[in-house]
Amino acid sequence: MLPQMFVLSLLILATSSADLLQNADFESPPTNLPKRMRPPFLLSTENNIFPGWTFEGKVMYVTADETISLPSNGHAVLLGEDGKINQTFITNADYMHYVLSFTISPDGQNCSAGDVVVSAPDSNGVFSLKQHYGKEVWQSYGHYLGSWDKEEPVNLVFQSQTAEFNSSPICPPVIDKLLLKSMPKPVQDNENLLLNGGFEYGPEFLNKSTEGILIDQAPSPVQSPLLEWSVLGTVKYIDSNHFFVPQGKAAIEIVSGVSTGIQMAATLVEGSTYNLEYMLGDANNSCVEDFVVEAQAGSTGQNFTLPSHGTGSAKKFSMKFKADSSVTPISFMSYKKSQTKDGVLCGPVVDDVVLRNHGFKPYMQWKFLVSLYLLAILNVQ
Ligand SMILES: *[C@@H]1O[C@H](CO)[C@@H](O)[C@H](O)[C@H]1NC(C)=O
Ligand SMILES: *[C@@H]1O[C@H](CO)[C@@H](O)[C@H](O)[C@H]1NC(C)=O
Ligand SMILES: *[C@@H]1O[C@H](CO)[C@@H](O)[C@H](O)[C@H]1NC(C)=O
Ligand SMILES: *[C@@H]1O[C@H](CO)[C@@H](O)[C@H](O)[C@H]1NC(C)=O
Ligand SMILES: *[C@@H]1O[C@H](CO)[C@@H](O)[C@H](O)[C@H]1NC(C)=O
Ligand SMILES: [Ca+2]
Repeated sequence: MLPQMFVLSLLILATSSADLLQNADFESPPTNLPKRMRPPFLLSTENNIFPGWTFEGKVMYVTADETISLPSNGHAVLLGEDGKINQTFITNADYMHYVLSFTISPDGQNCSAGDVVVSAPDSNGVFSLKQHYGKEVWQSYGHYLGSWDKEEPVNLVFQSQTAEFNSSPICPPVIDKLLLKSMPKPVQDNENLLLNGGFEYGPEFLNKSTEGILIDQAPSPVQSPLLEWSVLGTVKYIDSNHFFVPQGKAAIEIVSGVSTGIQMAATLVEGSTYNLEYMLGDANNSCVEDFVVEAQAGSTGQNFTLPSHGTGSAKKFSMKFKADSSVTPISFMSYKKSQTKDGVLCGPVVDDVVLRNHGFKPYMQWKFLVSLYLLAILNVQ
């Protein structure tokens, strides 16, 4: 039981850092807003102070209405021509990974939002509003900001990339609902050689949103909002409050279709045989399809099929392989585009990826670890 308690106590460290950011939902209005005028309000550096934020260029304070739809019908910030806002937060713990969730909406009904650049001292991401990835007009994204020690100032900047909004298909982006999460490096438990195989370390979910969080292409597993995994194409990070999730509180839905998935690099013993196990399922989001997921470990690959009725189900699959090298890439890919009847992109759910030495017996390993622990205690005394 000891290792389990250890893992649990470390998991508790993976806390949301919502209060690191001030006015992260933009509900504290700028000062000196005109009393009897309806929003949107154009902010000016001479007249307005925006709690928590510095702004530059064309920035407007907006309210959800017929043209702007927001996750919780409150207020948000529109980034017009050269519009930019920034805030500096101070990191609060040693060596933590910081991952941001935020939403983008278009300022209008029949247009798509212009690009938003999100930057921090060591990272930079460009986001455009993706259509058909959810039922809402807005969309939430997850973004890796960086890893820092305690008490470092981090300047977080949101910037509109479009210099002019004269053509109607592209309208200014509106951003809202920033959620900052700090996480330690995932811990290895003795039953799984992979870190974050259950996908519990990822961007924060919006409380009430049924939309999940989109994760765009993240080529490097060390700069990914899904800790330890790189992302190819676009995947959706889904929560157990709003989707069917095979294990724990979160899983990955491979949504973008052609050559999309996740990959990680496992450090293995060359020539040894391993067993890769995972759950394949559907998110209970009306995605009716014969899902095919290709699991690949080094040069060993296999396609697994799961017929989905879209009502929430999962099945465990496994694959045996021999490590061809000490660093073995392990991936789960989907090559097919699937859609619900309403035209929302959807796909197979992958969760609970477990890698073990072939022939490994968890019980024996436990006993071994406990006796090691006891030995250590005896040695200390
Ligand atoms: C915004 O960034 C500028 C530097 O570009 C900095 O001087 C300013 O303090 C930042 N504002 C906040 C609120 O962190
Ligand atoms: C958006 O498009 C719909 C149909 O395509 C149209 O009925 C509506 O008037 C348009 N709205 C605006 C604000 O242009
Ligand atoms: C989630 O919702 C509850 C109740 O509506 C609220 O008290 C809490 O602050 C919310 N948490 C976040 C992170 O938004
Ligand atoms: C799995 O299926 C895809 C698409 O049909 C194919 O390209 C790929 O080679 C298959 N992978 C394996 C390991 O058979
Ligand atoms: C799927 O969602 C429906 C509600 O939309 C719920 O009643 C049902 O229990 C869910 N199924 C699973 C397997 O979670
Ligand atoms: Ca999980």
